[in-house]
Amino acid sequence: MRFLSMPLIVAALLVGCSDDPDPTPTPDSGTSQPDSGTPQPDAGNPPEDAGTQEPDAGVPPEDAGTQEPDAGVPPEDAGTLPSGPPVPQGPPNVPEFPPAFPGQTRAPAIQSQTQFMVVEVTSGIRNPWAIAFLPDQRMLVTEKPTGRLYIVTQEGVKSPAVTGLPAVDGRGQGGLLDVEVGPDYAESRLIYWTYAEPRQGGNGLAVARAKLVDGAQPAVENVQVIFRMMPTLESTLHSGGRLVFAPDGKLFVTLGERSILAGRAQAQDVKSHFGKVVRINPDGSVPQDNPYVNTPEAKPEIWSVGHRNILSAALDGQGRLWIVEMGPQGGDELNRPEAGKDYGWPTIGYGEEYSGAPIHDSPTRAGMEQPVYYWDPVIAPSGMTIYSGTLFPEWRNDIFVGGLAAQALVRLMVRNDRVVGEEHLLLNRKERIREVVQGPEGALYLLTDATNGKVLKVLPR
Ligand SMILES: [Ca+2]
Repeated sequence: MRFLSMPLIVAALLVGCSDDPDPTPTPDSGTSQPDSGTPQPDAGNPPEDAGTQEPDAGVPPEDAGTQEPDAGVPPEDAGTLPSGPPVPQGPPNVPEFPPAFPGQTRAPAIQSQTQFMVVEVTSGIRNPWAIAFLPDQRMLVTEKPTGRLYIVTQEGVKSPAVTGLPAVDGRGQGGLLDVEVGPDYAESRLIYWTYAEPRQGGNGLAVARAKLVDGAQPAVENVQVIFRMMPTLESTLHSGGRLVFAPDGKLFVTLGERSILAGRAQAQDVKSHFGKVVRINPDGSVPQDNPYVNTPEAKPEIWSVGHRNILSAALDGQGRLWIVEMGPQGGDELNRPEAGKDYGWPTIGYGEEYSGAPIHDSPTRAGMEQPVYYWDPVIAPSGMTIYSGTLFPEWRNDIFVGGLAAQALVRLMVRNDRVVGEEHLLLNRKERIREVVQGPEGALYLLTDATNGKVLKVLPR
């Protein structure tokens, strides 16, 4: 059943979308129903399932050494990489697809030794989506469905909504999404944000920047739209929308493929922005070293292709971009997008439709990149940071990802660009984690995805 011809794949895609023009196929619906249909990560998982995806068989000899610790591993870790069963979770949705290399999924479960506490900074923000820090440690916080932007102090005092932002299409997964403080903010006062822009004939993700005018009634001035995802399409799903400034000042923008078939089919098409990571200058112009600037008809902003919906993105200690893609059922992916490479969606992947229908005839293909790691069942990832602070020495260089369906802060230990351990933190809170950001002092700041959304701070105890 898994090995379909291409016409059958297209037929399956059509069937999957024909009955509902506006499906919500991922657990990342904009509605906040923390308890409905969300898999309990530790429920119903018989112990005998714990090792079912241990990828011992058929490992190519050239992969045999991939989990050796590199030179940067602290001495206490050398030779003692995690081993044992993975994080408790349900059985895989697509057991027919084995991982391409050892450790590509279900890495050994790890447990933080550091004691920490969670402080509630504030609440009452409706489905907040992103945090960015001003130089004085106040936070810009976006409110997704309403399009409002707030400034929140460390004491939890929320400003009136910042005035002057353009209207958003707040339906579904649209609205006001990410926000970043410009690298030159001290001089320019420029902030950058992403939003679902209402347009003639539909909507599309846009990136705007403006000067922030601080004060009792904050405002933005001189709003400039510096990027518009094209084409315009009527969909309330899969906009992507994370912003990451690279160390060289270039701006990465992560984009989704709109979920509906008309959009999904464009994820590997360089004439469309759908399902891409793009890279622009802060004024929206195109860097001339982008990979498709000389390809006829290609969108010159494109950095990498073949993505589904990217709601998690962050830089590592070397300044390299990492992302986590919201996958189909059983197919969330960690990738490290490089210029001009194809990450496979919708041709290859490890998941299936939420209806259970197959999507791919294989999880691998020559010329398409394998994910560094994948989750089956999914965590529904949103928000990401790679820890570089001093408050949690144990967590340095670990990847943190918010889990919506997982209702967890997901921690990945990485060695040699491979995941060697996984931990799900904050499970007792049973909250959908939308955003994770490292604060200036090295604490982790989180947003919960709920009608009464919270700003949380994770500190050593
Ligand atoms: Ca992929």
